[in-house]
Amino acid sequence: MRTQVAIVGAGPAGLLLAALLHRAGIDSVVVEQRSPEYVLGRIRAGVLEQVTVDLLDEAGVSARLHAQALVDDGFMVSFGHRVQRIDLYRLTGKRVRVYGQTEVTRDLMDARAAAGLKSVYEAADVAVHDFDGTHPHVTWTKDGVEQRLDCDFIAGCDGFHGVCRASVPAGAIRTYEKVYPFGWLGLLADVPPLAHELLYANHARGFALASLRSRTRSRYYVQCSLDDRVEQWSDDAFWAEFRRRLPAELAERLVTGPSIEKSIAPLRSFVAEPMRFGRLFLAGDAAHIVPPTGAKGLNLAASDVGLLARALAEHYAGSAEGLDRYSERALARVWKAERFSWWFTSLMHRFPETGEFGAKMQIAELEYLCSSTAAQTCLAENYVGLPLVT
Ligand code: RFL
Ligand code: PHB
Repeated sequence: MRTQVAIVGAGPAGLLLAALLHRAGIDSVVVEQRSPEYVLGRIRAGVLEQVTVDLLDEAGVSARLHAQALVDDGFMVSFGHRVQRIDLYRLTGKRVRVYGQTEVTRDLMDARAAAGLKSVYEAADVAVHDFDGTHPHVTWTKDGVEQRLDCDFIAGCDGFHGVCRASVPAGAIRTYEKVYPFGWLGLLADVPPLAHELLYANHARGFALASLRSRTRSRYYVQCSLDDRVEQWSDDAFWAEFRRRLPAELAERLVTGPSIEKSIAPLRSFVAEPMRFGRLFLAGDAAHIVPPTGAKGLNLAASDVGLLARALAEHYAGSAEGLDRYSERALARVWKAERFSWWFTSLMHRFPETGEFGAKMQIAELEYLCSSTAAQTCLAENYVGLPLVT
C-alpha cells in the first residue's frame, strides 16, 4: 500500500489532519490501534476555541457543530462563596463553543466514511520505520496478517502513550515534564447543567469544575487524590463532594442523577522538542500534554494539525519552508498554552506541599482577579485561545 501521508492515530488530531489534507487534495491513510467504538467512548474535552472551529469549518465537518454547540460568552470562577464572571466576549470580542470531543470525533469519522476514505482500526503492533531516511513506512498486523504502508511523510497523532514519539532516538528529543500531585474525577450524567456557562471552583476541599455537553447533559469534575480508585467513588459520594465545593446559591440549584460515565485522569504538563524528526511529524498529545484546567489539549491538537496540513500543502506545491518551520511555529503556541494551563491549575487546586500559605496566595490572586479588568483580560485572552501565528 502507498499513500502520501501515513497518519498514526484516529483521535481528533489524526482525523482532522486527514480531513484538512483531503480538502487540499493530499492522500492519507489513518492507522488506529483501537476500535471506532473505543475511540468514541472516551469522554474528554468539551470547550472549543474559535481557532479550532475555524479549522473544522475549513475541513468541512462543522455543520452539526454549528447547529448543536452551545456558544458561551463567559465563564465563572468561584472561591469559597464568591463568584466572579469572566466576560470573555466583552474582554476579548471572542466566544467559546461547548461541544464534546466525542462529537467532534464522530463528525470527523462520519465525514471520512462519507468520502470513502481509508481508515484502519484495530491495527496491532503499529511501528514506524525509516523516517530519518528516504523510505518512511508504517507496519502493523491486522487479523494476523502483517501490513505495510509506504509514504512520503508520517504524522504521529497517536497521543501521549503512542509509538511515534517513543520511536525517536533518545538523543534526538528533549522532554519537559511536571506531574501534579492530584487527579480529576469526572462524572457524566443526563441532568440539566448547573448553568450554561462553566464554573471553575477553588475550594478548601479542592478544585471542582461544572461543565456541560448540552442543555440536558452535565460533565462535572472534582480534584481527587492520585490514590483514589473510581470504584471507591459511588455516585452519591461524588455528588456530595461536588456540592460541598460549590458556592451556596449554586449548590442549592444542583440537580443530581445516575452517572453514565465516571473516570479518573492524572494531571500532567509535558512537552517534547522538537516536533519533527526527518519525515516524522508529531502533533497533539503525542508531542505535548496540558492539565485540563485551561481546556487547551484538544485545541492545541487542532492548531498543530492546522499548521501541519498547511505545511504539507506547501511542500506538495514546491516549498519546504512550512515543514522546516512547523516545529518552531507549533511550539511557540504550545509553550504559551502550557504556561496558561499550569498557571490556571496552580491558581485553582489544593496543593498538599504549599499548605496554608499557598492557599492564602491563591485567595489574594483571586481577589485581585475580581478587582482588576487587566487581570480578567489576561485570563480571558488565554482562555479563548491565542492567535495562530503562521
Ligand atoms: P488522542 O485523543 O489521545 O488520540 C490518539 C489516538 O492514537 C491512538 N493510538 C495509536 N494508534 C495506532 N498505533 C499506536 N501505537 C497508537 N497509540 C495510540 C489512540 O488509541 C487514540 O485514538 O490524542 P489527540 O488526537 O492528540 O487529541 C488530544 C485530545 O484528546 C486531548 O488533548 C484532550 O482530550 C485534552 N482535554 C481537553 N482539551 C481541550 O481542548 N478542552 C477541554 O475541555 C479538555 N478537557 C481533556 C479534557 C482531557 C481529559 N483527560 C481525560 C485527559 C478533560 C479531560 C478529563
Ligand atoms: C469538559 O467539559 O470536559 C471540560 C471543560 C473545561 C475544562 C476541562 C474539561 O477546562
